[in-house]
Amino acid sequence: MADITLFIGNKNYSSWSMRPYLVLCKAELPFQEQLIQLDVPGFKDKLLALSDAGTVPVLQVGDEIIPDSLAISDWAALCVPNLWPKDPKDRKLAREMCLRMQSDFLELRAHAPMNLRRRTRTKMPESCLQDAQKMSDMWEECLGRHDGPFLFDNWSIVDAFATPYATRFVSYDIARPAKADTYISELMADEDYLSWEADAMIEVWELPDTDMVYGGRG
Ligand SMILES: N[C@@H](CCC(=O)N[C@@H](CS)C(=O)NCC(=O)O)C(=O)O
Repeated sequence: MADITLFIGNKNYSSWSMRPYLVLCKAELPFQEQLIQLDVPGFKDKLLALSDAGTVPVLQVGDEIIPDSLAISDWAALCVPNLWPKDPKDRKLAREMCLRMQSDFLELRAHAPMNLRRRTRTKMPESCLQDAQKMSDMWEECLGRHDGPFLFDNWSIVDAFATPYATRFVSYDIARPAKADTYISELMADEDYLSWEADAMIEVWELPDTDMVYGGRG
């Protein structure tokens, strides 16, 4: 197979980058990662030189360039079986959930940006809490129909999409019901997640605007 490189943003902050990283790890596809520091002078030019999307993540496979976290995940699922749930109905639902997690939950994303080093207990705005509740309801409904520990029993791409959200519940101390809480703990104990998190913890770059959301370093 051609060389595979995953271009990612800062590990502490780039929720989009984390998802395909987890998918490629689970696929056991050998890949290199290349980090492009976000929000520093010239970063956008670097992203646009990689792809017209002007965003990370981007996957390079030989000469092929694949932007977008879901497209990269779909590419991995074509190479390696079982990254999506086996049952066709579950697979459809899992994909819909990924799309929702990509484009919906705007209040949660705006008010509780992924920030793995962050721990705060500042009260979050109601709109953010409502979105968080929508997210935990979606997870609980799915977990209630399966045996766990993941949304569709075994780990699948939809769990990679949920992981950055799981970290937000912990970073911003957002309340969640019991099943969702257990699920969050499961995602955050995953060895590939922990490896990403360990790198994020020692990253030296800081994005002060993001770190200051809701009361600074709480
Ligand atoms: N739909 C894209 C969105 C990617 C995205 O927004 N990435 C952020 C990184 S966290 C980015 O590159 N932001 C830089 C910018 O928009 O200038 C995906 O799923 O990969």
